[in-house]
Amino acid sequence: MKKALITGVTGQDGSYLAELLLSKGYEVHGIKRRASSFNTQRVDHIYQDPHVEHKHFVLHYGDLSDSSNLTRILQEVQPDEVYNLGAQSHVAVSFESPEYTADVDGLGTLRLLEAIRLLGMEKKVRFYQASTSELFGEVQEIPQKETTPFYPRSPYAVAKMYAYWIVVNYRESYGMYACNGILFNHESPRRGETFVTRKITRGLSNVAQGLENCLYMGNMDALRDWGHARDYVRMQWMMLQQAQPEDFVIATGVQYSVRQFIEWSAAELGITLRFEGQGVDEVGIVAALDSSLVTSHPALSVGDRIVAVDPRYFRPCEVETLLGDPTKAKEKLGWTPETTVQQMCAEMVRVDLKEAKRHALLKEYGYEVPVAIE
Ligand code: NDP
Ligand code: GDR
Repeated sequence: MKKALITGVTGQDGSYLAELLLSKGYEVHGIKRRASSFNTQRVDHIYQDPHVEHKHFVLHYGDLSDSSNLTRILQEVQPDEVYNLGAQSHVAVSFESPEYTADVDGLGTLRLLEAIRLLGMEKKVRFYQASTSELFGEVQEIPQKETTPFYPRSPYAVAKMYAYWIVVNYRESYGMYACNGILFNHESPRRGETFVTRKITRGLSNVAQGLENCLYMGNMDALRDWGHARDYVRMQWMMLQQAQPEDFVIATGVQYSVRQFIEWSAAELGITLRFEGQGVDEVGIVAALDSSLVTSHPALSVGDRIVAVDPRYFRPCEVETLLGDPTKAKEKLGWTPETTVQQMCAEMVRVDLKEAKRHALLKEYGYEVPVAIE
């Protein structure tokens, strides 16, 4: 039985990857951070009671800022494959916590690689690094592929650039099987609530149920190449099954704007939106309501303003456009994404609407449950 160790197992990708590896018969170990309350919601459905013998899914406390625990866990687990998905992964937050982001996303990767080397496991372990399309930042070529020069535009991207090159360096210096997956944006109903797609599907579902009045957005002109996280973790595993370690771009090859994602999400809720105004004055107005679709709209009328811009969400440096070229992944690994961005958007709205309806029902019966909004 193969053993895998996943950092960031409690995150979006970590949870899908853990499911995938368990379905392939792996023994899966994950590193979770110590928090003052439970933080394992995304993996609770695969959690196994620690008192049961012969568990296939085991969680260990640890942190990428602490070499001592990384070394201890690696020594204890003796994994065949290590997936480094742990990170402070929010680009906007990285401007507020640049040093922490550099420490965890940049040096954290070095700590893990160095622990593998010092334990003499560098010829045995296969290492996957969660690299990112943010490395391309101010794009130098359209679409972006493995050979496109990097131009990072945030402390997050700069930290990830260090991680990218240290992985290449350990591969070249010590003959480690280590690869970078340069993944473009990927989303799902498990996406963190403050990333743009989930903020939209959750926010508009709340608006449709009368739990929020308006969705406040940053730069709606930003263009992204969005895929489904389930498809992308499949590729993370595939990259470690090759004869030789290589880096791959993972993307769909299609790009849309944030505004388009808002329109699709609204349409899934039976709301036709009309955008008016420019820049910070741009608003999204309800142009029509179709109650035969997913839900009725007790809280909405035609003419309501339900989307507006709040400059608070603008970034000091923006990545305006990203579009990936996944040709290498398709040709060498036979990988193609199975879910389109529109299907993914529909799935996300379905899940968020269900939750919003639950909150609305509780409210109707006098149980007010606060809805967290960023
Ligand atoms: P998430 O933000 O959902 O998950 C990040 C994970 O890292 C969480 O489990 C988090 O723990 C953990 N983590 C945060 N800080 C630390 C730390 N100091 N030590 C150990 N673990 C830590 O990200 P995704 O699942 O979306 O992404 C996975 C990886 O892929 C990240 O490295 C991200 O930067 C990268 N990436 C993501 C893309 C995307 O579009 N999703 C695209 C390209 C790259 P906790 O749950 O406690 O917060
Ligand atoms: P990104 O994802 O920065 O690409 O990083 P995010 O969803 O945060 O932003 C995408 C684009 O949408 C614009 N935007 C907003 N973003 C957020 N979060 N909130 C808003 O209100 C908002 N309004 C507009 C942003 O400015 C941006 O242009 C993600 C993360 O998962 C990284 O870890 C990963 O490396 C990259 O994707 C690939």
